[in-house]
Amino acid sequence: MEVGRQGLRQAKRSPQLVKSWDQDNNKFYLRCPQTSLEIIVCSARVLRFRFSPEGFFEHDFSYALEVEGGYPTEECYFELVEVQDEYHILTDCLTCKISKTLHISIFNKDGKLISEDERGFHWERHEKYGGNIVYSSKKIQEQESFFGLGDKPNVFNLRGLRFENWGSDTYGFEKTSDPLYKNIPFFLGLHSKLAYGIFFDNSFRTRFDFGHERGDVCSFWSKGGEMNYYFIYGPELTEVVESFAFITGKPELPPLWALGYHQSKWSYYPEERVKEIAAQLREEKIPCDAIHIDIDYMDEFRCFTWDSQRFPDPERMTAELETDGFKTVTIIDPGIKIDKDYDIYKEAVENKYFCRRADGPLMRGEVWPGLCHFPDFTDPNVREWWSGLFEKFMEAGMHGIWNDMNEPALMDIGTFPNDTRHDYDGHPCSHRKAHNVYGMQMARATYHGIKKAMFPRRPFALSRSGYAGIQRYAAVWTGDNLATWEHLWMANIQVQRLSISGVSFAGSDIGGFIGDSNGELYTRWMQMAAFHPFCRTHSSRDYADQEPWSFGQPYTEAIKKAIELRYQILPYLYTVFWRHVESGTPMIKPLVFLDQEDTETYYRMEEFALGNNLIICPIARAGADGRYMYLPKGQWYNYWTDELLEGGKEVWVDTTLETFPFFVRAGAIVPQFPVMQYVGEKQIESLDLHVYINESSYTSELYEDAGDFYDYDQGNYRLRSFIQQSEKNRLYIQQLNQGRFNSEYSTYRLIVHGLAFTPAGFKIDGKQEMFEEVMEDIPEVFIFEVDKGFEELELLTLSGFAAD
Ligand code: MIG
Repeated sequence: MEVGRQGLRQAKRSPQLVKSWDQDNNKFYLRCPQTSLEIIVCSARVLRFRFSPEGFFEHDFSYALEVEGGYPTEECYFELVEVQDEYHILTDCLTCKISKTLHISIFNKDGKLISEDERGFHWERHEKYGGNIVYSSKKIQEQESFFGLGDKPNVFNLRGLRFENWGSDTYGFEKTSDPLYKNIPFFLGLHSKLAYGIFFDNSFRTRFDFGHERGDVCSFWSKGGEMNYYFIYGPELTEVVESFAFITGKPELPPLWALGYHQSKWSYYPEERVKEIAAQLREEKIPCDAIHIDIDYMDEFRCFTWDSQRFPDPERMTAELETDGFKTVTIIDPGIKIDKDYDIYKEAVENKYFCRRADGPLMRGEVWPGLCHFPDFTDPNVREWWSGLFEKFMEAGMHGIWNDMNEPALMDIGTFPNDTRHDYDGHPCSHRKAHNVYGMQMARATYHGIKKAMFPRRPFALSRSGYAGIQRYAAVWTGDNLATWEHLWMANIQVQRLSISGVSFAGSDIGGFIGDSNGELYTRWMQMAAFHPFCRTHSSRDYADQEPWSFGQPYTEAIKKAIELRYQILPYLYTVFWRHVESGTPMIKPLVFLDQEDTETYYRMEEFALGNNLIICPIARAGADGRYMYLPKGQWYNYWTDELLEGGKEVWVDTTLETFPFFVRAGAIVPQFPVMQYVGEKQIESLDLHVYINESSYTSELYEDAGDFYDYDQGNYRLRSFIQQSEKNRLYIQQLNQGRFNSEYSTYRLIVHGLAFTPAGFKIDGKQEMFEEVMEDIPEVFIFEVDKGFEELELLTLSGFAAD
C-alpha cells in the first residue's frame, strides 16, 4: 500500500473517538471531533458506509445506482443500541458493531463474524492533487476466497492478488494485464461457507488488494472521492450478486435475435462483401442473426455518416439483409472529427457539447478520424443530443449499435488528460473522477437513443467500457484478445467474472481478435461461446478471415454444430436471461456458485453453468481427446451420451472434435427449439422438452414472450414451471402456468432421458392413453407427444396402470 509521509503522520495520530450519534430515518451518523461515519440501512442485508475525514459529506450522487437520485432501500426492521463501549446496528439478518474508534465488525444472526475491519477507515492527504486518499482495510478471515471485480483475466479466485480500475484500451492484453477496459469496483468474499460482497462505489481510480501486500489484509482505496461502500450479506454467493443488482440494476430483456449468433470482422466492406458473408452463412446453413459493420462504413470515420462508395444505399442493404433474416449492427465511436464542414461537429461546438481542458480549450485527441473532440457524456444535455442523433441514423435500418473506444481511448495521448472537465450531471469535476464512468454514459445515451428510434422494437447496444451498472444499457465484450489457447481460457474466466459482477450479457471475440486463428482453436472457442450470453465472432482486419468456414473441414462442420446447439438451447437461454432480468441472478455461474458448501469448488474456474441446469467445461488446448473436470454434487447426465454421473468428484470426459464436456442436471427439463437459420425462421409446431429423469423433485422454468416488443409488460408472456418427481417405474411432471402469451406450438414433444422402465402409456390430467406397441426393452431415449396444456402428466408401465 502506498503510504506517503502524510499517511505516516496521520497513522501516528491517535484515533478519534465517537462523541455523539444521531439518526435520520435509516441513516445513522457517528460523529468524532473531526471525522464522521454515515451508516445507511438499505435492507436487512445491505448496509452502506460513508466515511468523511472532514466530518461532512459531499452531495450524494452515483452513476452506478439503478434508482435515479439515490441508493435503493427496502423497508425493514433496524435499530441502534449502545452496548458498553460499542454501537450495534441491528437488522433481521445482521449485527453491525461499531467501536468508539469506528472499527466495524459485522455478524450474521447466528453470531458468526462475516467481516471485520483491520485498520478500517483511514486516509491521508493527496500531496499531488490535494484532497484525500481514502482507504478501508479489513482482516482476511480464515480460508477466505475472493471473487468478482469485472473482467480481470487472471485466475478466478482473487486471493493474494491486487488490482486497479482505470478503464484502458488494452489491445492484446495478457493474463496479468490490469487495468482493463471495464471498471467494476465490486468483489465477493467467501469464508466459513458464507458469502458477502463489497461494492466500493467510487469512480476515481480504485485499487484492491486481497492479501497481496499483507497476507491477512484485504484493502481498497482511491486517490480521490469518498470512502463509500456497500456491504452486502448473502449468505449465498448468488444472493450477493442479486443484491448487487438491487443496487446497480438489471437490463431489460433483449430482443431474442440478439441472443443468436453474430458474425463480425473489422471490417466487412463494401456492401458486396457484407452480402457475400450473409449469403455464405445461409448457403452453408450456419445459423446467424446479426452482422456487425465496423468503422470502415463511415465517411472518413465521421460518426453517423456512411461512405457512399462502399455503402451507396445503406437502407436498401439493411432491408435486404433483414429479408434474409439478418440484423445489422454498426459501430459508433466517441471521437467527433474536427471538421468545420461536418454538421455534428459544428452543432456540438456551438452548443458546447465537447469536453474542455481546465484552462479553457476544447479537449483534443487523435483517433481514427484524426484529431477529434469528445462529447461530455456526463452532461445530461449532451446525452440527450447524442441520443437524438440516432433518430435519423437508425432510419437506415440498423437494429443495434456497438460502442467502441469509450474507455475513452486515444491514439496519441492514451486517454483524456486528468484536467479535462466534466459536468458529471451537475457535479462538475475533472477526468480523474469521470474517466471510469465515461464509457458507461456513452452507452447510456446510445441505448436510450436507439431505444427511442426503434420503438416499439427492442434495441441492442454493445459497449467495450463500463462502470458498475453498465448492464442496464448494454451488452459488453472483452475487447482485443488474441487468437491463442490461453485467451480462450481467459475469455472463459472473464465472462464468468463479469457475470458475477452484475454483467451477464457478455462475450468475447470468438476465435480471437489479434493473430491468425486456426480451425481447432476456433472450434473449441465456439463450443464455449455457444453458452455465453453474447456470442459473436470478431477479428481484426490485420489477420486472416475468421468465418465459420474459413478453416475448412472438419472444423466447419464442428463449428456449425456448436452454433446449431446454441439455437437449440435458445428457449433455455432466454429463460435464464429472463430470470436475470427478474431477480438479478447471474446467467453464467462459476462452479462455486452452484455449491459453496463444497470447498472443492473454490479453486475451480474452468467449469461453469449456464442457469442452474447446464454445465460446460471448455476444451482449452490443442489435440485433446477429453479432459478432467469437476462435477458438482448431485447427478448429471452427459449431454452427448446420456450417461448418468454422480458429482462431487473429478471426472474424465471423452470428447471428439464435435463434442466437449457438457452436462445436464438430473431432474431438469430443458426446452429446445429446432435448428433455425435465424430467430423466427420457422414456425414451431411442437416444442421439444428434454426430460432428464431424477427421483427427487426438481423445478425447471420456461419463459416465453414475443421475443421482441414490450407487450410482455402487459402480461403478454408465458411462464411455465415444470415440477418433475419421478419414481422407478413412473415419470411424473406437474406444469404450472402464468401469463397470457399464446405459444405458437400446440404440443410438447417429450424426449425422456434416463428412463428405467418400459412405458405402456401416459395419463394426462387423469385421462389415460396407451401406446400402440409395448416395447420389450427399456428405450435409451423415449419420445412422445402431448398437448401443451396439461397440469399433470404421468408416464407409466403396464403395471403402473393396473395399480391404479
Ligand atoms: O483501434 O473499430 O476493440 O473490436 O474492431 C481499434 C476497430 C478500434 C477496437 C475494438 C475492435 C474494433 C476496432 N477497434
